[in-house]
Amino acid sequence: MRKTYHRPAGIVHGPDAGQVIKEGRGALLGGLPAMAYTLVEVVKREGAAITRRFEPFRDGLVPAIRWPDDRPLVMGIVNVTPDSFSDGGRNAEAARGIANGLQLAKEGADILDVGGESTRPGSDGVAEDEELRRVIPVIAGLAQAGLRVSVDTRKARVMREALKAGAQIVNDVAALTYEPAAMEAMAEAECPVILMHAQGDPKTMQLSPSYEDVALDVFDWLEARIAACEAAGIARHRIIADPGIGFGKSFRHNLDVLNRFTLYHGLGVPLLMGLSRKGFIGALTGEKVAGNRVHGSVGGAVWSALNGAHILRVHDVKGTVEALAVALAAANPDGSGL
Ligand code: 8Y4
Repeated sequence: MRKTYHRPAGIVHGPDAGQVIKEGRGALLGGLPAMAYTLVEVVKREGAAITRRFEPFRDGLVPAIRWPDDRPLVMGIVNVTPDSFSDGGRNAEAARGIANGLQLAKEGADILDVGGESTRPGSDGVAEDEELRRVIPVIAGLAQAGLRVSVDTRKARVMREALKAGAQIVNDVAALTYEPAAMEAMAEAECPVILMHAQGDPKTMQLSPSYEDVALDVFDWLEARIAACEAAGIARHRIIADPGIGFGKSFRHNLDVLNRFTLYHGLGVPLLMGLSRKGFIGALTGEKVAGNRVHGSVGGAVWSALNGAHILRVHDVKGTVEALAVALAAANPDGSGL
């Protein structure tokens, strides 16, 4: 089977973006203000044979999408997993999660991603009841404070209960494949859902990840998941896609996905990038302690933003927000939309 992909390239920012669009030489990238692409890499794949060439931008090659915000949103990570250093019980655990979320909101997080199941490489799942006991009080507390909350879960019942408790977005690292009920739960809901790519499950995914072409294979997989969701009754405008850095990907796979990130604009939905503190950041910087990978992570977030990511999932909200303030102001000095 022969398939053609169009990867936006030749990105220009700010006043340049307005100018190239006016001249008919470019189009808005991902509906973000003041970012335009002027080239497309046309990638043709037939079996194992792949050819690539650049062409000037043409209308209609890459779907246009609407993004209501004038910048990428920052999603702050709120982990509600047991802390081996403190054992003050359930209430203390919830209070810690809520305090953590409030602090991230103060630092400028637009969304708080609350998760109670570790999906790090090699980790075991957590029982549904335990996951609910962890996340629901934290979601309720943050939602009651007027904050926008996403729930990081693969399970249908956790999705439903989280939405009842005030969550407004579902973030699923299994892209609604963990159980059929997850797809049904989201078809009945009306909120946005983040579909993340993974190869294999968290327990075994890093053992021997393998792709023909990682960037294209991830594209095909996300495209198929978006189609499956639409067929199940989840409107396209509710879907956000994420290539899933670190989920069944080698160091080189992660770099290739980042390098070709603009390919995913071809999916026609907003894009999320999550690379905060992950192993490949440590591999690039030499920092072995995940909690000390802030500067490398911020660098990756800025790269993602300048390539049109719509949402950045990060631990270090303050650093990310400050770095974006500088990078986005340099890209677009008068802050104008187009
Ligand atoms: C150190 C720090 C080592 C963090 C590993 C990790 C994503 C996600 C995760 C992502 C979306 C993680 C829940 C893995 N990553 N959701 N969740 N996208 N949408 N690992 O990339 O942070 S958990």
